[in-house]
Parts: sequence; C-alpha cells; structure tokens
Amino acid sequence: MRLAAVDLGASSGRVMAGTVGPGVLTVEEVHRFGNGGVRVAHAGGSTLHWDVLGLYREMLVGIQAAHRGGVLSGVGIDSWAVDYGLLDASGALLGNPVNYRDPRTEGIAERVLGTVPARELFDITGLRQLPFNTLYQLLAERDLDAAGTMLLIPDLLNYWLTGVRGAERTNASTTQLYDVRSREWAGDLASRLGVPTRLLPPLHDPGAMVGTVLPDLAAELGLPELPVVAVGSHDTASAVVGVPAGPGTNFAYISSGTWSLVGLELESPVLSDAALEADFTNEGGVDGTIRFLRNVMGLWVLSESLRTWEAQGTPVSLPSVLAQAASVNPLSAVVDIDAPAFLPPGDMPSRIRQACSDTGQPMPETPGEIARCVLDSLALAYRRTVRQAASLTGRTVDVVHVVGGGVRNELLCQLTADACGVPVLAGPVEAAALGNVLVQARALGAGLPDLAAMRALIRTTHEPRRYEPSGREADWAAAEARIAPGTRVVA
Ligand code: LFR
Repeated sequence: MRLAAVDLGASSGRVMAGTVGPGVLTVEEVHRFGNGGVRVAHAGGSTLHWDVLGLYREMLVGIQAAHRGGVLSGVGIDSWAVDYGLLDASGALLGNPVNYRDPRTEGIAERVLGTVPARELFDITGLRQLPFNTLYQLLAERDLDAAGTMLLIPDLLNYWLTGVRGAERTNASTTQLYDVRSREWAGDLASRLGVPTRLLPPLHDPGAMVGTVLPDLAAELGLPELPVVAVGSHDTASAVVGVPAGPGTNFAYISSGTWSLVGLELESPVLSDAALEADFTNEGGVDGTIRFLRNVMGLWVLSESLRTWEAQGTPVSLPSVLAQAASVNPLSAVVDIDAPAFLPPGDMPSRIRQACSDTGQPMPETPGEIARCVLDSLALAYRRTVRQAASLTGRTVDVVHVVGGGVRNELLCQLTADACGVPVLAGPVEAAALGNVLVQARALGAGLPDLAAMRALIRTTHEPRRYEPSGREADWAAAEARIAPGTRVVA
C-alpha cells in the first residue's frame, strides 16, 4: 500500500511517499521545504513564531505530489513537539503559533514550582523542566479567555485536513499537562495552575483513525476519499519506531537532528529522585512504550553556526566545514553543549568561544575548529547521557542506534562510538518517516502486529552502518572532567 508521511522538523519539512508490503518498505521524498522561526515585531518587543499556514500549504503540495505517483491509502503527520495553535469556540485559529525557542516563558517555571513542587510535577507528568514545555507556554499566553481548544501542531494540521479535533497521545505526553501513568490529561494539575481544562481535546492513540480528508479539500486537491491516520505524531516517537533494533538487544538510541534525543525504550516510566535530578524525561511512545531520554542540544548548534557565518558574509558549506573538522586535533576544546546559552537562536561561534574561555580552555577560531568543538562536545554529552540512562534504569547498553539526519555526519557517528565505548549502528536517516508509514500501514490492515515486526522489516530493508569504538577511553574521561559541573556557562 502507498502512504504519505508528513514529517515536520524545526528546520525543514518533508512529505514522503511510502510503500509497505510483505518484505517491502520504501520511502521516497516527494516534497521538501524549509522551516524555521519567523521573528515579528510588536509594541512589547518581538515574538518568534512558526509560519504554520506556510507549512499547511507545503504539506498539501506534498500530499498531492505523493498521490500523483500512485493512489494513496492514507496520510499521517508527525512534527516537533510542545508547540500548539489555539482555536476559538468555532474552530478558527487564534493567532500564529509561537516557536518554542521564543523567550516568553522566562520565569514561568519558577512560578509554577511555587504552586506545584518539582518532585510532584515530575511524579505526575514524568517530564523534565524544559523552559518550553507546553504548560509554561500556555501560562505565558497573554489571554486564554477566547481560546476553546489547544491543538498541538500535528493535531492542528489533522484538524484542517479532516475537521476533527483531538490530541494524539505521544505528543500530548510532551505538554507537561498529561499524566504519564494514567495516560490521560492531568486535569487536576491543569486546574491548579490555571490552565482551563476545556483547552484539552479528547485523546487518542497512535494507530487510531483521525478521519478522512474533508470532501471539498479532497476535490480541490484531486484526492480520493483519503483516511488520515494518527501516527506517533511526536517526531521522536515515530523516529524511535524506526530504530532497527534486533530482538533482545540492549540498545540506547539517539534520534539525531536539530535536537539529539538520547535514551532508552522502557515499558514504564522511571520517576525516581535520581532521574529527576539528572534531568531525564519520560515521554509516551507508540504501543504504550516510554521514551526515557534526555534532550541534548543537537546539530542545531552547528546549523546556527553556519547561519552566523553566512550572515557575517563568510559562508561555509556543511561538507567543507565537516572536512575541516575531521583534521582538527580531537578534544582540543569541549563545552557543555546543553548549557542554556545554546538554546536561543544567535551567534553560536561566539558563545562557544566564550564557554571555552570560561572553562580555561583554548578558544577555537576557525570554522573547522568550532565545528570540531561542537561535535566532540555532542559526543561527550551522548556518552554522559547513555551512561546515566543505563545507571538510572539498572540496564546495560551494548549498542547505540543513531537515526535521523545526523546519520549522514560520519565524523559524529564515529565520535559517538568512541565516546560511548560501544558500537554505533547508524541509520536509517528517515527513521521518523518510516515509523510514521509503518504505524499507518498497521492501522490500515498491513499486519505488522507489534514494534518487533515493524523493526524486523526495517532491518531487512534498511541495513544500518556499523562504527566500532576506537578505544580512547582515557581521553574522553579527561575531556569530561574539563567541563564537570561548576564550569557551566550561564545564558
Ligand atoms: C525533536 C523534538 C524533540 C522535542 C523538541 C521540541 O524534533 O520533537 O523531541 O523535545 O523537538 O519540540
């Protein structure tokens, strides 16, 4: 069967045409488009938005393109998490969704923790305090009175396609308004904090039918009656479905793109004090799994560096900067890549130099040296996170699966194996689209009873590439010591 997977990332969106059958699994990109923050000025300063209507329009172009190549049986949408649109009672969009990197939530978490202590909030939601969690964003809204419903980005696009309002559970689990154990909205928590529960739409699981494309829209686009299927609508949930882990392997995963999501797949959440202190999060996955992970700042720091060099009139291409980085001395300077300073858009090379200087290390100068510092620092963060995840859960990790766009970065894959001290299996690049397509296929009757069956099909059709660790454990341990807590840069 042929399916369209809409996969929206923070820096680009794509529509993939997928084919699933016995022993068959392919995805082909039929439409790709840029995405990113759009800063808009107003009397109070400025706000960083998303261009959600542009994304909707490009998504429709992509679905049409997918259908031109063969009749579609379904469509599924996944995107980055936490962000949302507010609808009024009639279903009209109230304002343009705000980008999670906008600083509007500054100080909100502290306010919330004055009412609900961090320990209790973690116990209910399982989530780490990231400044952009939906809860904090809703509390930063100027006015919620006119709002009738809050729809996360994929749910909003599903609504525009089908006219049906709902919330898919994997993405709902990232809002900090969702009870990780009961798998329902945390209504009491919302009320205590002043978030009206009328905003929270009915929940459904990945694999549920959302509806069919509205007849007028289908006619306009030349589409047949087309089911819209709920997939793991959080892109990381779909990407982890797409991890080609074999049965019984002790694996950690890194979903590597704008962010690096580093962790383990579990059957139930880990809500210990140690997990809370280590800033781990428990997000809902497909088939009731839990993604016990940590957000590591990711390739965003490198892409923002490229943007900075371009803005400064000295553009460098990604391939050339990576080639330069490969010949820089390993671990010359490393930073705590998770420092809050690296979250907002801006001049990353300066921030990296500053962080190196703050920790008494030589400052990288050339683009190649900066890029090497970013990659070494990412690998170091992966090392710390994989080891923490193992110790917080009492599990061992024998292999790290890397999926997503970062798989293309061979240097980073090798550094990851070196830093973690276990083999890396890299690929597929398009794990999120594959996970999206497989959950749709199952919902539409293609067999594939469970995650194991889906992953077996991925393994036979998308063999990952293996990187062996090179055994320089002492060097990585020494680099880790250079940025031990106490040397963190401040935003
Ligand atoms: C990755 C991702 C992460 C989430 C971040 C913000 O694209 O979805 O999982 O923490 O974006 O939504």
